[in-house]
Amino acid sequence: PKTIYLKDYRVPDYLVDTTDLWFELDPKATLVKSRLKVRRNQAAGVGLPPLLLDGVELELLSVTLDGILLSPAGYREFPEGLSIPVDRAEFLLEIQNRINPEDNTSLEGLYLSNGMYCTQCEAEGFRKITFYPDRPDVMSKFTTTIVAPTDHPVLLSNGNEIERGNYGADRQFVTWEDPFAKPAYLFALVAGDLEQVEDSFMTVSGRTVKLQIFTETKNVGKCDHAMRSLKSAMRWDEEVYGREYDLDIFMVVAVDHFNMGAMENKGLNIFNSACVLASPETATDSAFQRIESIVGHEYFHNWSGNRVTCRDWFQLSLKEGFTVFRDAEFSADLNSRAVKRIEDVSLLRTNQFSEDAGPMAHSIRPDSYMEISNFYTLTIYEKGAEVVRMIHTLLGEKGFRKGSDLYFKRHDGCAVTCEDFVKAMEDANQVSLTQFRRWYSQVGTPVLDVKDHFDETQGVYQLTVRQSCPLSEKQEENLPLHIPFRVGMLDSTGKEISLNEQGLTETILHVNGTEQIFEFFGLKEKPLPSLLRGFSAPVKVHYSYSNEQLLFLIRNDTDTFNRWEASQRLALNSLAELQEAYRKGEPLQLRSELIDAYRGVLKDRGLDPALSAEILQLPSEQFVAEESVFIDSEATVVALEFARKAIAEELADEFIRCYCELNSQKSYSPDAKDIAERRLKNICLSYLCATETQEALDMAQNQFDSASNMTDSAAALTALINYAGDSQAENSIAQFYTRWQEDAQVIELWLSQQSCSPKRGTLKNIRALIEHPAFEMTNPNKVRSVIGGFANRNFKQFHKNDGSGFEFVADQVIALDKLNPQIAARMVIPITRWRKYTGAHAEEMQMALQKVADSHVLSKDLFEVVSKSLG
Ligand code: BAL
Ligand code: ZN
Repeated sequence: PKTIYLKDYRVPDYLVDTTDLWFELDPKATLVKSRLKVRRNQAAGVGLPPLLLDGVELELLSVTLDGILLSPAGYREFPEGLSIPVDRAEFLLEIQNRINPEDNTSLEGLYLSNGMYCTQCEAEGFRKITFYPDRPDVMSKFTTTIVAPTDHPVLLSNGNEIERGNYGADRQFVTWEDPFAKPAYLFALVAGDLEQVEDSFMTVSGRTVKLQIFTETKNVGKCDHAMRSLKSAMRWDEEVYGREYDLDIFMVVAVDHFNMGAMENKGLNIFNSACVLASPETATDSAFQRIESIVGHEYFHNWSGNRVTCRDWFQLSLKEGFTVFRDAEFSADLNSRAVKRIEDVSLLRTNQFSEDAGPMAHSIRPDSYMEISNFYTLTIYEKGAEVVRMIHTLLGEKGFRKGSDLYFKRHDGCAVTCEDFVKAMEDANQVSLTQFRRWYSQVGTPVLDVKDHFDETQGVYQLTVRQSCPLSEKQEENLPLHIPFRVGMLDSTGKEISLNEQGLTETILHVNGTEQIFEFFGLKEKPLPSLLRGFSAPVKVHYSYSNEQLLFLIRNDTDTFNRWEASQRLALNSLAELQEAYRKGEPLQLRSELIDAYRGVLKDRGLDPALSAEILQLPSEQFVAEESVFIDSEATVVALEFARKAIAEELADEFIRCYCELNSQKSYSPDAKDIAERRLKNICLSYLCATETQEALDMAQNQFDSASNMTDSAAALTALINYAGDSQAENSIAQFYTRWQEDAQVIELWLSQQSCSPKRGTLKNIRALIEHPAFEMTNPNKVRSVIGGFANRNFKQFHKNDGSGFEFVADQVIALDKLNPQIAARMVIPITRWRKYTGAHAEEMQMALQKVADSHVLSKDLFEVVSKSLG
């Protein structure tokens, strides 16, 4: 496969003013007719080069230019497109082709999901529908007619419906017109036998927008939360960004087979069912929150992505980073801000930092790719959002809004670059972000080494900050970044210290050199610094806190994020000691500070239960691994299991008391307070079960038998799966399946609970899950639940020293690549991290990867990941 470079970007040779599409749907032979008004792009230069159209796996039927049917000699078809010599600057091009939606298991282009036709065109799926300049800087006004048999009564596309009627005896048609020019990646089509839930929204200027969620009949009762979330998002975008919705209708469709979480097609968002359908009986609190944030995310794309789109795919973070930042703020405003931040940072540090340290490392605006689908990454999305957040921090709320207003005004209807975004922020605020721009092009996780010194006689406290960034193999140098470093300080009584004459207790230090000294005057004693408050930049901070200091911060820091951060650091220190003792064959003993910290949290009735729940959770194996220079998987597992059990046994009384206090019978509500209380309660249950006492397992069984919502039911089941004896665990697993087997979302959860379990998720059981009737290799959610759950979240079984876990995943990836290359390329990632392991373990991983490489002619997606990882 060819590598595509940002430096090779050229404006398109031809533009398409209007695109009229005609679909005659058929599972095996859908007819697609397109009529394109094409025009030479004057900005591209002089002359009339051939018109190049992208097209993949299409059966070409005819090409007509200005009404003249071209003979095959009048164009050239090649494996991924069509080249048509032209002799005029403007013309009407008509193409007919056939496609096979039923056999399309890649889930890109037009495909079938449970008999429903649907599309996924981002990034380059439109070329699997018809021949077209499939690039985001070609924006066109689309009209779409769908002809389908009457057993597919709902026929949807982008924009507004303008006509419908019968088509022959047993078919009907609907025509849609989208008044906004858009790139092909935002095109969508849906046809099926669907029900709808309808509501409306009055926009700030008084227009009524019809809101519709389409789903299979059995799921109609699971749409309320998504609808509520949509209306909240529409209001929030008006209030916070001044963005009003622009069409008269906004549609959402739930689809079971979907590669992504959801897709922001203009006026017709298509959602993975798991990211839209929820009811208290069937969805956990996390699912409720995920739905709210994804519904918000897709809605926000209408401005940050659709009205203003990307010039090319190297600019993907322009829309994704910005939109993730927008959805994170939306969720923070609606729920607990501190918990949202903790969750996001946790994800970033565990998974994006390891992406930065792995073979696919890239900047948020990459320079090259082979397959763009591989770049829908945590770096583009989450680190991209952190970069936007830093701009927000630097400019402040008002300055950022001025910048975003200018960005939308200046670029509405255009396909632009990350540079355009930064420029708008600069121009609106008359500031320079010249150095800041390096965040867009530099790869890797920056490190801040912080040292301090207190001059008692002068009362001067100095913080020396050194920044560095490990280089990846491809990089030659990393220049210093502009890092907003938010800090505060505590005195020995735990009070905040004023950092200036105005009494400000927090400041942002502008770290922009390799080494800088920041001084604070008039201090009576050496303060305890609270560094990188709120995680003000996506960096690692090294400062040697003692365990006593960390305990002090957990108890006293006013920055909620840093209280949690101190608990994580304390836990990591304790786990490192346990690992060391295990390696030396010494007896294991958990540090008293960690127990003391947790005891304090459990006893502090005034503490927000949401924060208590976060602090009480030990870092995951994956995060412990990410924090290690070289990973010792066995010691990691042993240390965590030992710590969990020791905490559970030491604090059993406190956990029981807290559990009983929170185990109320009130009716379910997904509001932040109730979610926090359920979370804390279920963490207590999980610790209690780690003691494996009958009393604790009875509590879990009771909760499992009587739960009125999925959060409690699933938490109890997880506890039983992980800690009960075989027969009790098996009974619960079977009972749960019998009850929920008809509900796809619950069964996905059920599959992942087993595959992620260190106890039950053994390779033997995972193989059995893959043979289970509930599993489908062609359904990405099921694949993510079982194979993804095992490889990404079942550290103990996946990393078994005999290498069997790696080989198993390699075999699944090989099979998947023939069905769905995008998903195959995702599933292989855990074995590509072999360089962080040592000795035989690393070799086993490398061998599994080599097995994939040698298995067949890999898809472009998988080839890119595997070759970069082995290279
Ligand atoms: N644009 C792909 C799905 C999403 O990020 O919203
Ligand atoms: Zn997005």
